[in-house]
Amino acid sequence: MTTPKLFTPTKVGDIDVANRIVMAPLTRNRARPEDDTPFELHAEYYAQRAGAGLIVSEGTQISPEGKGYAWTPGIYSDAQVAGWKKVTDAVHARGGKIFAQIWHVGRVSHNTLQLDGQPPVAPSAIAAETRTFDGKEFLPTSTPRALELSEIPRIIEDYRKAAANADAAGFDGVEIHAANGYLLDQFMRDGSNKREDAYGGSIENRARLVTEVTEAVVGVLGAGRVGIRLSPFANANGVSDSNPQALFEHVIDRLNGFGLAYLHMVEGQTGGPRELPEGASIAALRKRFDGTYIANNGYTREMAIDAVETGKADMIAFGRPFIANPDLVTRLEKNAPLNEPDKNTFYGGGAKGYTDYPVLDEQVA
Ligand code: 8OZ
Repeated sequence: MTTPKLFTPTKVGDIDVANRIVMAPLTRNRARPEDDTPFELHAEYYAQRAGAGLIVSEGTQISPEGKGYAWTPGIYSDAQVAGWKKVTDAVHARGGKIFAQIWHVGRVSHNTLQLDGQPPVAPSAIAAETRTFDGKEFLPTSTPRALELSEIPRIIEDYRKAAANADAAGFDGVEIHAANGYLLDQFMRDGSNKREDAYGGSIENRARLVTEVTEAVVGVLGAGRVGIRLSPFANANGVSDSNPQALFEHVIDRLNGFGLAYLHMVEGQTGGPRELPEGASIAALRKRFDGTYIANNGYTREMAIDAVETGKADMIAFGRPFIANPDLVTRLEKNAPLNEPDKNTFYGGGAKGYTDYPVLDEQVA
């Protein structure tokens, strides 16, 4: 029997990877509370998962303003860069590859998580219909203030610095988080973007920020070290659009101009059903993108093998299975049983439910 393509090496952008399995970005809320810095515990967690062809880090905020939840790590301070260096060194020591997912939450935040209790920022002053966690309780997200046109260059500069910091921290590349109802997704969609300037209105204008951010990040790292994540048909964190198919066709056309390492797509509702709205086509978007396509959302072993074998996807990203199975690639290769993740330890806490899931050998022994 020949090895399924899923388990064979390939190249994604400039990066050689050992297989076509990606560890999806997973928010775990375990950064040091005083300065949002990752540390040895994170190095151990990611190193345990270095069997993935490519790891995409949890979302890491590009600025204090880009933070939306308690205990998520940042990538704007020297201490955070030093913390991430421990992570990338540990992953590389195990032969793995790791991209930093760079993140600005936009309106998905709360005043108490912002500097001086300021409101979060967004394309328009419309609250997200969602909740966040401030370290004590779940709260409805705050009503944001609309970014001034004059502030947009500063936001782009924060992304650029985050990319430079990711490079300094030893990451193999970055993934721009443009999915799941966060800042870049808020700008793209007409439910959250009611601006009347060059960043709102037409699809072209709504796609402007993500395009300019991509340009800035590519300017730092080169396109072969930059990927992007989109969730075109998800309503995560309360986003909506009147015509997501047309919107994301345009976004993909713009992205094609850069020659990015990959497009990482959440197919369907993030962490939920894979069903698409009437008239929506993931296949059409995938076909439109000229480059490596990473598919995500609820893939089983069989679906993943089939998608890569038939060319529906180049690589498959697994999220929750990686929480509970540090050696997920080995388990999938052997068709071995998987550990079930414990939801109670997804967000916050320490080693429990983070670095203490057993690998297959330990379980057999
Ligand atoms: C779960 C909890 C908090 C944040 C995303 C960064 O959905 C997240 C996230 C997921 O992309």
